[in-house]
Amino acid sequence: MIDSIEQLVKRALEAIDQAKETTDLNEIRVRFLGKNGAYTEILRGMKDVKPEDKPRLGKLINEGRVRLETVLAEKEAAFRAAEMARVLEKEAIDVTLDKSQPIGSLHPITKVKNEILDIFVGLGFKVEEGPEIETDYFNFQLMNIPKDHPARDMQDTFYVSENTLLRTHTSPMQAHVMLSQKPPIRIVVPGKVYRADDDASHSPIFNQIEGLVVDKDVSLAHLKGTLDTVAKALFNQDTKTRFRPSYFPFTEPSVEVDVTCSVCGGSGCRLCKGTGWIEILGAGVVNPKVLENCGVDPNEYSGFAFGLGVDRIAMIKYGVPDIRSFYENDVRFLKQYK
Ligand code: FA5
Repeated sequence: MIDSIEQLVKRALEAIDQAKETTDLNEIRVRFLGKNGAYTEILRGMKDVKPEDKPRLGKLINEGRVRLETVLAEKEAAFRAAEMARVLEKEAIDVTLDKSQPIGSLHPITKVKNEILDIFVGLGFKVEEGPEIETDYFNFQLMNIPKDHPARDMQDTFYVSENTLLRTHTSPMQAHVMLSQKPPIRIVVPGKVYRADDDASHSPIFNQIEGLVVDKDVSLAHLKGTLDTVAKALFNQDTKTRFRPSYFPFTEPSVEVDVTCSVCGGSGCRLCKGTGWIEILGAGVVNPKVLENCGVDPNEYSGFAFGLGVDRIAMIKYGVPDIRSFYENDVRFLKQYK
């Protein structure tokens, strides 16, 4: 019996040695160690062994089994490692290859938009987004611009149907947010807006960032401090802001905000049309009527809001004299802002 155990272990080790892949090892495992395998057969023969020989033979059988299982596991691990090495080599990526493929980059407007949002997020504002197709109710009426109000002429509108339109500004998002969130509110809303406008500084599609803060005791001074801080962070620390009285039905008082021209530093050039200042946004203290329309108690809360033209800021930052260059998708133009 001792001989047949040793023979069996020897045969199994030879088979393992000659195995070429994992399936061969599986087959060997079944053939020798499986339920009807040769090794199991030997175990069954133990019942005929004399009791005094049993401990010695049992030990021998056990050692043989452990040895076979160890060698099988080692060989299996070796096959797995070889397979992994083969896959890694086959799928290796040569990062130096394909230099001829053009590499894309963010559009200059997207870059400027992200930069502005980063500054506001740093000041504790939350970013919200909303629909580009709006109802007349949200775009105008909740913003205190009823039908036939002359202020509608300020924003030439693309209508989809009688009561549906392409939003002319991001301000309707003020209403969406106030109707769904309780103060304190501190949000910025980037997005595309549409107007029937078309010249060097007016595009029919352009980008705005709306800002809204609603809390107790919010005043024009908070608006001024916030926008001054943002302008300095966006352009440079020498940038000055100028607040001019203006009119928007949804703010009272209303202002338009100019920054010193970053090209000439305020001395006057082609971009700022010799004035030294460039208008970047409209703003004001939220009209109590708008707060009321949107379910916020104007006796308890006040707020400020602003709507900033991202394209105009991109024009100033990059010294681009015609807004339409951003929308012509001329790669030679876009490449400059990689
Ligand atoms: C508005 O759109 C107001 N909703 C802004 C606002 C929000 C005021 C909240 C008060 C409170 P206005 O029409 O001025 O305002 O547009 C705001 C900015 O968008 C302008 O300062 C300008 O930078 C930019 N802008 C306006 N029209 C165009 C256009 N056609 N092309 C490119 N930029 C434009």
